[in-house]
Amino acid sequence: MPRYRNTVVGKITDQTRLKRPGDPKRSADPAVMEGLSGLQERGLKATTSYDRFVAQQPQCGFGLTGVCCRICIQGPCRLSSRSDVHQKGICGATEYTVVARNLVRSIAGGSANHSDHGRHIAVTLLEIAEGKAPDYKITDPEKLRRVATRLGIETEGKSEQELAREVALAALEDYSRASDEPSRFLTTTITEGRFKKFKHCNVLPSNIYRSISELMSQTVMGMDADPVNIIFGGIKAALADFAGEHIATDLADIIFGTPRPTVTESNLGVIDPEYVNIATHGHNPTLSEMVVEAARELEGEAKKAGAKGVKVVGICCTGNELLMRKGVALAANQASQEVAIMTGALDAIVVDVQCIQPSLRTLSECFNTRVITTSQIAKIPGSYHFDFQESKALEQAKEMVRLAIGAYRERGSREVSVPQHKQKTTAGFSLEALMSLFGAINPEKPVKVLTDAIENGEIKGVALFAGCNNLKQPQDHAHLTIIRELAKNDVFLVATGCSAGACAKAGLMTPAAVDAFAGEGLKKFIKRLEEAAKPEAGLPLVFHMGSCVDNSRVADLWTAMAEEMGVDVPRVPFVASAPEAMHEKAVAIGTWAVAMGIPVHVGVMPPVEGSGLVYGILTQIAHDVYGGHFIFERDPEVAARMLLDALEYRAWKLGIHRHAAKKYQTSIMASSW
Ligand code: MSK
Repeated sequence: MPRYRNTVVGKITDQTRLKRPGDPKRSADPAVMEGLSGLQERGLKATTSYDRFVAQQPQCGFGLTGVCCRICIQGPCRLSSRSDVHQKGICGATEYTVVARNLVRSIAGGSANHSDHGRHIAVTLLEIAEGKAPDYKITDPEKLRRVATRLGIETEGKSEQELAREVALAALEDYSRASDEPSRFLTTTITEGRFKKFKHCNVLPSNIYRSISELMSQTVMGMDADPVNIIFGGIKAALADFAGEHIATDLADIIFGTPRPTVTESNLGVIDPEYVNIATHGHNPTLSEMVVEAARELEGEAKKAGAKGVKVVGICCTGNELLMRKGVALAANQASQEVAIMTGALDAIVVDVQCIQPSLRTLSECFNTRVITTSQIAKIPGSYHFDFQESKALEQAKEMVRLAIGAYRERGSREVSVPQHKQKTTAGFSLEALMSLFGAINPEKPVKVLTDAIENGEIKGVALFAGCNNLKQPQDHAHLTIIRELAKNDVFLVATGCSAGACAKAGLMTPAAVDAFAGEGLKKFIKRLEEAAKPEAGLPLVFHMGSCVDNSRVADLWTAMAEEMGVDVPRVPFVASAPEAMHEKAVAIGTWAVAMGIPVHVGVMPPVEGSGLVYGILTQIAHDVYGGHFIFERDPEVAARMLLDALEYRAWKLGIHRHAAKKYQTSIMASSW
């Protein structure tokens, strides 16, 4: 049996790949369950994703296992995924070529999405510097200087405007470089060990866009047939995705402010029928920040229309961006975006880019919600569309708010049904905020507070929870189950994206959750931080680090830990999990996290089972080369055990190496794992 078949790590349990179609338990979120049943009780015929998921069953087995090739129009070619049948496509492509190509093309999609977002923010920063975006300003000049210094830009004697221009141009150069010099937003944010590894493996991206287009070229008919080479091309594009995410996070912090701890509320109960309610949905804060400002300025008009004011709430990652920086309440994560409209109390939903279901428009017909699209590349037929321009951002945002006020007037006494579920949420933990928290104990070396707690066994390590909802699982269930299990076992928890949304809605971002779910070691650690830093609202069980692009903040955390511990990232007791991964962006993030040296759990089976070779590369060989690997496991309880095993193994090995280094008076080996 080839070694990659001997899957001690990454072994899949025998559970079926799909939850039972029609399973009445569609969500772990009581607000969603109430919203869905309310629809039937009101006799409304509207359908939701939950219904359409059932209608799509059974899904095609070729597609589910990744062996359907639609790359040329002689196809589709459908290959057998049975290891004893060696079928080939019309061109002769084998199953491992087809599965690898399909997989990396989703990395290209995700990377294009994140990088486009980053480029948009870089252009906004350039426009601010050149005086072409008067409604925006530089809110965090200190971060501007820190980012400039990191990029090697001379800061001495330069104005904010000059520096902003140079930082924006450095970011845009990462999208346009003609030479092979590697991306600066990548190379200035990783360990030396990772830089050498990526250079050695020839996966250092230079120009973000070129990495994506090269990958598309590499995978067309008649190009690369070597699955390892194809996957390495995918890793290069995934690292380009990381650079794009880092640009998005850094530059958004400079423009809108670096998040600091804030207290707000989460779940559908934050929608208040007595207000004009506007949901902002998508990912890019350049629009939503203006909607918040416009809503504040138009309070008077809303009151004249009979409302108590204007309430902006968030959905998905635009929601996370506003929650982190402005304390705006979060109404829903990805799978419950439709349920927010079904409350009947949402007067407008303003969307920018990514994760926006086209179904919102049809559903809005039943509830008179204005669906407002704003991106030239994300339109929905029948919606209101604004060609959003930074040069007239506030003026356009005001027009959007006025549309919502108009819808509120029409709402009159029409019946609304808002599920009364909401939870207090303490969020806003950027890396800077976490470091200032740890700095209350050790101002010289803040991250040492975390690494010492791991090395002395108080906590087992750190786990990132990221990613989406995927209706192959009941919404939020896997996120919450694994998180509670890891908390009980003393793992320090950080979250981003819709996983953070799941935690916020379930009340896991509160001090009360520490008392309810943390093991003794974790509780002691968090209480020690609380006593030293004295945060007004206390500290939560799960630390919200932001939106999808803010996974770059989490990577900065494991890089800081590695540097403090004197090892490379694959030696750090740090794991990641995307229990309900759905989007191509999640595939890109998971891939760069593995390449950085992190064990990454995915709770739904991606379409890779059609090739034992590709499956082996992802779950075993990746570990040999990069130190990280994928763990595919659908059962949340088994997954929690596997993540704990990975943390315990790393902590144990680190202890052995520390002991040996002390005994023989050598430095700890930095790069082996
Ligand atoms: S919004 S990519 S469903 S996390 Fe970032 Fe949520 Fe996944 Fe979209």
